[in-house]
Amino acid sequence: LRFTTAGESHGPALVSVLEGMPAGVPLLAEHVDAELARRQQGYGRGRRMQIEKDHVEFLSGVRAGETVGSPIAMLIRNNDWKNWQDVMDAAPREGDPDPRRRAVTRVRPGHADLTGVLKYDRADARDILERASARETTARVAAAAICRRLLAEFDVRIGSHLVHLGGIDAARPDTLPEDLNAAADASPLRTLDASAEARMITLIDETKRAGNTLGGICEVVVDGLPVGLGSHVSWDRKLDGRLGQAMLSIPAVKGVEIGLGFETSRRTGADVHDEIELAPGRPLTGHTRRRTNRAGGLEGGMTTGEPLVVRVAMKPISTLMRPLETIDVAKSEPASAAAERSDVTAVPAMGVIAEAMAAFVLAQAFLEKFGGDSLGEMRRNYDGYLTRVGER
Ligand code: EPS
Repeated sequence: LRFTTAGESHGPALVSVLEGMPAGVPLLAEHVDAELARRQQGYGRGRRMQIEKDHVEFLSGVRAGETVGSPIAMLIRNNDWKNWQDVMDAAPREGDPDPRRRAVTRVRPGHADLTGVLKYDRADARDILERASARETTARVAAAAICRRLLAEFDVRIGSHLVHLGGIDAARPDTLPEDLNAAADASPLRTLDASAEARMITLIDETKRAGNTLGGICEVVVDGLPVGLGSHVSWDRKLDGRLGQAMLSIPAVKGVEIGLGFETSRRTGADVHDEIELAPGRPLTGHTRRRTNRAGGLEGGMTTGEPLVVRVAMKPISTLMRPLETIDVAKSEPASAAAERSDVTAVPAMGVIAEAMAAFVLAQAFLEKFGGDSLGEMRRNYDGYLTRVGER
């Protein structure tokens, strides 16, 4: 299973191609649109999210509400394109005295702007920032919505919630709600702690007035995974490593923790490892379970059958309305960084994107373990495996 995306933030559209999905997975555009809408939510977003209402058009790979096994190509149009056609036109603008309108030369600290123009030999950082923009994550969420549909056939549920924003922790309930996303999506910040949420909203308002931005942490939780996805045998098959790569590829993500994460290094072994006990009749793990889940559902690069828990940290957005000092690459002189409009924070959306990256990695691992060309073939492999595990 693999996917690729294309598209600039203010170009005509985003494109996503997902290849390797088995035939027979029930799939409607509404399934994808629901995830795209979740990604657009969150207090602290800027005006761009009022312009866009993301909607997928299937170009291939889906027929009569089912995948057919061929590559699934998807198109998501940018509504903002109509305001940027002259800037983003693919054709050269003959006779135009300003062929590259709205060139960005005051490169933003923390963004890809400066390194990108040096590396790609560009005079206009727009050639870099259009693709470095987190708008691209729309196309990831589209591909992953299909991965989620596949995983849902095996009762795998993926959710997330915001646990930290700009210095404010949200309390994490000992028992998470049965439907984590229903609870989190009801909150404008996707957090389960109403009192922390009120303080976070005040902080976002203050930060906006100051022309500044905020980062934070989301926790992704996946229930219903069978024991044994991933593998201990080779570095590149270890699921923790694959999840880490996927999460760190999200724009502005700077840290990933699995289970107790960094906290494990401060404790002794007795307070880190999860004791094992017999628990007859658990379909996903046979007759075993862990007394605790400090490992976050992964041991030796494989799922244990306990919930997968991954925390993902995002830095503050690098476009500041009160700009930082930088240089103008056209004039080679000091300048204030470019700023047109920006989100104050996009941490709630990042949680949805982290769910998406988890969905892709887990669907890939599912297909490696139970692979087949059709959902029926996969299900036979899955049922056969669970039967054997259940006998142990
Ligand atoms: C982004 C800047 C803003 C965000 C955008 C990511 O867009 P604009 O430059 O059009 O104001 O709204 O996020 C999205 C468009 C999105 O779909 O998430 C950036 O520079 O990364």
